Amino acid sequence: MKILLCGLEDAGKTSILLVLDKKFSLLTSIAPTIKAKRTSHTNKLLGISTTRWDLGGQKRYRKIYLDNKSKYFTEMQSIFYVIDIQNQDKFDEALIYLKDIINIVIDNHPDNFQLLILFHKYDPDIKNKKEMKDNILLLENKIKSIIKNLKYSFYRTSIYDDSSLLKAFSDGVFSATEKSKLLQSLLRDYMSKTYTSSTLLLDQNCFIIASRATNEAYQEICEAIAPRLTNALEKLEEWDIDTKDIITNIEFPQNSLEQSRDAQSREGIIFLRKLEINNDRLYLIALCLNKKIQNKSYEYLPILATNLKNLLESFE
Ligand SMILES: Nc1nc2c(ncn2[C@@H]2O[C@H](COP(=O)(O)OP(=O)(O)OP(=O)(O)O)[C@@H](O)[C@H]2O)c(=O)[nH]1
Ligand SMILES: [Mg+2]
Repeated sequence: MKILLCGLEDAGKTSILLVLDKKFSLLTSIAPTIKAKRTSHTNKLLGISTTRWDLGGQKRYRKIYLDNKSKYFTEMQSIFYVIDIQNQDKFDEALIYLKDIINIVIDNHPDNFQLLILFHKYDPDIKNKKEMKDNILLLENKIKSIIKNLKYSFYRTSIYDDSSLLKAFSDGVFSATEKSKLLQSLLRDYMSKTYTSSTLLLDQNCFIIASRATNEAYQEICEAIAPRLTNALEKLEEWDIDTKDIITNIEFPQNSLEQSRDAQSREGIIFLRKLEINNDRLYLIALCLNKKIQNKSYEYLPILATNLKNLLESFE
């Protein structure tokens, strides 16, 4: 599976890949990418190997890609287009390059092709600034007018928020695969038996390999906290403490979510459970809007684990 990372120079493409690969120590010595740099990434659990083309964004290189479209812009499953949201001076140039890419891709792309637009450097300490929000709104509107009928989605990402990158990468690489869809059907089955409102399945590196939710907000909540919960569990393991689960009691503010209007469903739990299947680790994260359901969610875990095991074995 081929995926492309495009965007102007200094947008943060190479940094994103380093964070996804957990090569944090290399972040400080990062240099501009010369032409295209290919690296591969294998998701052992799904048995999917991805070749990532990191297309250095300097002007002279951009011209090479656009002039050799049959080499660069063919057979890619998705394009991650990275825009530095902190660099307003470059927005126009970024939009021109995006438009050039759209014009190439529109005529020739695989069926499931996705364009993922990353408003990047949306760092935690500045993300609530009005200026940031205004910039994003402006860009979203401009992009919508040039996107034609490509399947696209917007993301707000930062290397200082790994969950934002894991989410975008999981969506762009795994979620459209047949294997992920099969896993999703197991989650759907689990949810209907246990009345959970959102479930995510993560691999050991916190990539989301399947997810289902009754409401988008519940899914976003689970996605945002997933790496923190697994991180807490892994920290405990450093002391040889075998942690089975992490459970948190939650209470939604009144009327904050559509489905939590009635007082009864305002309280709930979110839990993380680790599952060991064929020496591979997986994490299940679930949000239940009724504390009493917790037992039921746990009761069905062994059944889910067996189903997952059978399905994962069938992938091999
Ligand atoms: N504040 C902030 N800085 C970032 C973020 N991501 C990357 N950077 C910084 O942006 C600069 C450029 O990052 P690169 O990853 O080299 O950018 P690139 O898009 O690969 O650039 P080219 O290879 O020239 O196309 C570096 O100084 C990074 O530390 C982020 O999320 N927030
Ligand atoms: Mg680079």
